[in-house]
Amino acid sequence: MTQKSPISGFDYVIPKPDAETIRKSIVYKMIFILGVDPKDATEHQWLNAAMLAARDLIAEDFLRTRRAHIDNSKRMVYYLSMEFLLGRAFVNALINEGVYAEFEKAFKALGKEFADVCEQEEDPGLGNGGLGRLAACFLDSLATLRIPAMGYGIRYQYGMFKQEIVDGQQVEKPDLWLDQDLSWQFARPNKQYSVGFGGQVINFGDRKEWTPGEEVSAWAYDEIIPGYGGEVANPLRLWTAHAGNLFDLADFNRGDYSSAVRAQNSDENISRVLYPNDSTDSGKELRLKQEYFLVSASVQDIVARHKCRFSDIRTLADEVAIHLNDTHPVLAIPELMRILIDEEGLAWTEAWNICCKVFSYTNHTLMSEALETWPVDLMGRLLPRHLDIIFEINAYFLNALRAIGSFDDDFVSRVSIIDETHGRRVRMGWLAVIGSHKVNGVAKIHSDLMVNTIFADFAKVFPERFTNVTNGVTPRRWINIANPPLTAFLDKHLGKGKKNDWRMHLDNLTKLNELVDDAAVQTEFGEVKKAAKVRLAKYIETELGISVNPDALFDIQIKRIHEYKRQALNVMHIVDRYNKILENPDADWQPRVFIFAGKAASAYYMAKKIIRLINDVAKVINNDERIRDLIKVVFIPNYSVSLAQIIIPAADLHEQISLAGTEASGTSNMKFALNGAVCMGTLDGANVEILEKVGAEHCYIFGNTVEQVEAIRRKGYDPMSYIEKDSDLRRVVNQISHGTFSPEEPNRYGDVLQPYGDFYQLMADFRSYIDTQYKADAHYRDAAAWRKSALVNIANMGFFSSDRSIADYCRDIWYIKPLTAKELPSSN
Ligand code: 26V
Repeated sequence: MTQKSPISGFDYVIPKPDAETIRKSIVYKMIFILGVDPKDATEHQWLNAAMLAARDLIAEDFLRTRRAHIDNSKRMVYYLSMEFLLGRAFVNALINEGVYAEFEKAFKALGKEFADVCEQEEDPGLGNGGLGRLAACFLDSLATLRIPAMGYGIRYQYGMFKQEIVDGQQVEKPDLWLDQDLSWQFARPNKQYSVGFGGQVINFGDRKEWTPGEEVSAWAYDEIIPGYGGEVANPLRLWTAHAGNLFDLADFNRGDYSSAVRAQNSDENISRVLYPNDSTDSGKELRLKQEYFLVSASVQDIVARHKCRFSDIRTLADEVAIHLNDTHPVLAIPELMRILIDEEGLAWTEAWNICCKVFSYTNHTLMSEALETWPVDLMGRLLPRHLDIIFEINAYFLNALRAIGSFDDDFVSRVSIIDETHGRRVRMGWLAVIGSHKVNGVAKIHSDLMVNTIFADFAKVFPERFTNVTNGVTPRRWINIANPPLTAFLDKHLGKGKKNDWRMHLDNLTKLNELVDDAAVQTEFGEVKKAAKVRLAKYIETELGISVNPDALFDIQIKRIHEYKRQALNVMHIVDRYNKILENPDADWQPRVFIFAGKAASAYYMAKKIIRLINDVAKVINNDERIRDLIKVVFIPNYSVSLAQIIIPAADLHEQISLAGTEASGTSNMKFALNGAVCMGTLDGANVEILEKVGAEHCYIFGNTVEQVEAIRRKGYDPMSYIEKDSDLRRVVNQISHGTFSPEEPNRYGDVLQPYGDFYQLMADFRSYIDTQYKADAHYRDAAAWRKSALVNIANMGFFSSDRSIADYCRDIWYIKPLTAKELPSSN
């Protein structure tokens, strides 16, 4: 462990990171900060004390990083996102700071089980799924690569709901994560901004002034994001809503305490709860308020920071990049325009030129129901000045197009920010494209589809604006934390020196390609995989009372439950296999454990039904003695980042079976491959690039391509034609639809497979899926060949590090340079 020198020239006690000092520091925190007698302390209090001790070590990096940004006038990127699915912070911080072993020793000396203490940490679930987890991987990479960066989000009081399964069905319970852990964040009571809603816009000649009818106060909390290597730590600034006037004094003086409190509660509702990504939630007023709340507080803060450092607002675009994670924070564009024009007195053109240079936008989905639009009426009522500005942006844009002369009226109305065809609505995606200098998709195929479908018109107007940055995942969390045996294996075979540490240079995994045929290495990897499978089997046994055989093939699908992700197709394969085993019990069947996890949005009827179907099928098959454990089906409740860390390392096969053209990228596919699992997937999202890297022998691809899916749709898709010609398929559809798995209610799943609609073409891909599954079985039976494939997957995943994604963003979109060693002088 290296000792660091002091920051900012002040003299203070520098925390030493050796086990003995850490032990004393933990006890000190317990007594003097938490006020708890260590003799009586609960495991949770030990965690809090340890987190405070760890924070001491990182706080210096955090301040030193900020000082280096200021002293070196670094251009900064601000990442705005409604979601950050961080996962647990404690172990991550210890690993990134390089003090994990010392903390472990310190706890040993305290006579405490370190793992139990770590398990106490709540998972902050401030995100829904892929988009939020990507934001978290990006923060880790930004800090690791020493990029001058800061995240902005909302500190929801209730994050993603906790999922319980009762009688096979999902039940949502509130997630009270904030009630327990506060020790990881710095409250910033001096960072408060007022966020307005409603009211009027008054014209003063050329100038306009917005007087909001209601003001809510945004308070900042900084979560520290430590980079790997213990040098840089960046802030994630999370806002909470507080009543503008803590009490309405008029009500209070009238003795009406309860209406004063009620007003306070309604203001504070803004940061109360994370919205589940369900299309039924779109158009909700509170969601729009949340989006503006995030954007307004963040843009005010960005402008204030800029003015404090550079004094001239006109240089904003030289010093600042603001990234919009999907359309959710797109109101940042009119908000910055409002501040520049109404508050800073800039002319329209000057303000617009700054905006277009500052903003960039990532699209994360092509699904039409997920593309945000807001009713003009609602926007006008809540944000009258912003609506004015949006109209004006639109007018300038459409006039410029008309002036070019080559776009007809139909084209112009298609690219108008205001959709006049579904009631009047503001198209947030259009605003994002018009106000950003770069727009990217998240995998090659997705970026291509983006410019050929939803943004095809814009690609004609701004061809240079569209680009691709394929997603990535952080190897620190997804190998080092999630899979200690694989970590040891990689360190042994690849070395751990600073230059070739795979944690920082994931491309170095490619050296494993030289070892994939080595029988001893294969056997060793077999043990690594077995350890992860035993760990998961234990979890399943303890939590669900189901015993699974760690020598069976673990076939895993974990992700949000959605029709397009086709968990139902996976179930159809299970049912077909069940039928075939019963028909031919003496064949040489490969035992399989089918594992599912994932949440359904609470109002998504069909997704909830699919969860119930999985559990009903599990009940029948797991209890059918004739199956002799050749199939086990397990639905693990309450999927979360921490659960993913246990499940992913244990996979042999991972299911990435979305209908081609629907999954923008997927990121669990990368995490699985990185942990030595083989993909069973369609040519969709990042599967396409995974296939490119690992080769067709080591990746099972099935089903129709995007082009085929489109051709089928054009012709008029007829699911019945597939059902008629395939008796296995017919049998599966009949069984599910007519009650084989729900005898007490035969009709329960009458509507799940929709043999007359089948929008996601399950019937069309069924045969190819089943046949490919049996190829995977045969491959798995040859243990050496399978282990080789697993190793080839690991060896070729270097590209999918989020460090590479962030380097792409910095080079092509943000134009940001990292802090150099010279600029960060006092770390040694
Ligand atoms: C939509 C909505 C609409 C209603 C309110 C809440 C809400 C929250 C999120 C969303 C859109 C979710 C989009 C998303 O998560 N996309 C995923 O992004 C991943 C990272 O790029 C990518 O790997 C997945 O394929 C993609 O589905």
